[in-house]
Amino acid sequence: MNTYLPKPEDKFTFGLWTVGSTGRDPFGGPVRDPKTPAELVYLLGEVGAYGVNFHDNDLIPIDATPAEEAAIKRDFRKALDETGLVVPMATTNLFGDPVFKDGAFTSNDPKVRAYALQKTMRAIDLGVEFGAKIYVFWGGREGTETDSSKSAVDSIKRTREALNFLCEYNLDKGYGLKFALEAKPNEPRGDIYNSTTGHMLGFIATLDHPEMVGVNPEVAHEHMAGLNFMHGVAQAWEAGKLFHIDLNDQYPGRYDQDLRFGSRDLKAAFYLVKFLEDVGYSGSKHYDAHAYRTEDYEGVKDFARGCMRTYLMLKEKAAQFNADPEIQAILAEINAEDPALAALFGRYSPEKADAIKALDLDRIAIAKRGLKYERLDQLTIDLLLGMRS
Ligand code: GCO
Ligand code: MN
Ligand code: MN
Repeated sequence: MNTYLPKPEDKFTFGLWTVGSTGRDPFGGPVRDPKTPAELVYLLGEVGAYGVNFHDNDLIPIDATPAEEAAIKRDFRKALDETGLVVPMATTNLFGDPVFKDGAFTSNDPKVRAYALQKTMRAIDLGVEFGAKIYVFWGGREGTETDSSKSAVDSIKRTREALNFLCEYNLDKGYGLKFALEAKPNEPRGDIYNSTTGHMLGFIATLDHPEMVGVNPEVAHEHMAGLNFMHGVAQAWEAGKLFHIDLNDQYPGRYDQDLRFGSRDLKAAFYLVKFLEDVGYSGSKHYDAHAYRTEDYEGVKDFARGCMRTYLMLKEKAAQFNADPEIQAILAEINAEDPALAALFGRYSPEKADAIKALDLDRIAIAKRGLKYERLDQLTIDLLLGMRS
């Protein structure tokens, strides 16, 4: 019997900031006592996660002394060794400190831009020290409340300049990191530049080392914008740019909720899992979410286990979908090719153009055909609700 328990090959990861969230929100203080990075590693080991990711300051507080830093690193390393957890990804906190109140790489103040580069290079060194292979960039403060304040074009140029610089740093040091850019439309800024995965993909093509840079799409961020997350992920995948993924859930049109994966839009989560499994995505599946503010640390474990369990149950549903004779028969029918037309598609030639222009295509007859998508969708619902075994 499938127990839906995580295995290392599932590559389920959590950020220190996710299970470590103390439940602070804009209206209230913490509801859980903070845990140290090492304690969080043991918690993640207990629930069966594969890896743990961090921002520089999740691990080392921004004002830590060298002695404190050394002690934290020692305890963290010991916890990793004892649990077998790995650190596949690291990132920089370029949003928490007041210095970043008007952005980091896009700040109008050159001192802030220099500090952002300095902090990122140090954070890259820290991530590499713990084995990170993917380095995420999320520009939470790279935006505006008033567009009187900054040039949107200069902001793009400044972001490009910073990333080009850091790609060279990565090369210079021989780190071999892959950079993954994470888009979000708003929150904490009123509006954030490069607001969707699609914007990011367009931007990456303008960099000096586009091959080094991909994306880290997040469910909640595209749902906040009312978009179909799986479509964005598919575009990134098809472009060879799906380097990492942030899984959670989110109701559109609300504050940034970071809900347990699959807890809001089960159907969207199903299509996402099915996509990732069908194409054979082999990167980390990172849960960038946190437990409800109602929970104690037992509830945090319930949250973390739930994220992974839902993924594994949906993975099984995806396999069932692919093996279901009735579903597959409809798919075969609606995807049937016409051998006579196949020769006319693809690369342009003047002969093909003439042949296509001369085709006798009866648009009224073609449009009369029903496509059975209602039946197909209901079969999908039946399958998800466990009515097709
Ligand atoms: C958010 C973001 C962040 C980033 C993290 C790693 O909405 O706050 O999703 O959690 O993923 O900073 O880059
Ligand atoms: Mn987020
Ligand atoms: Mn995220």
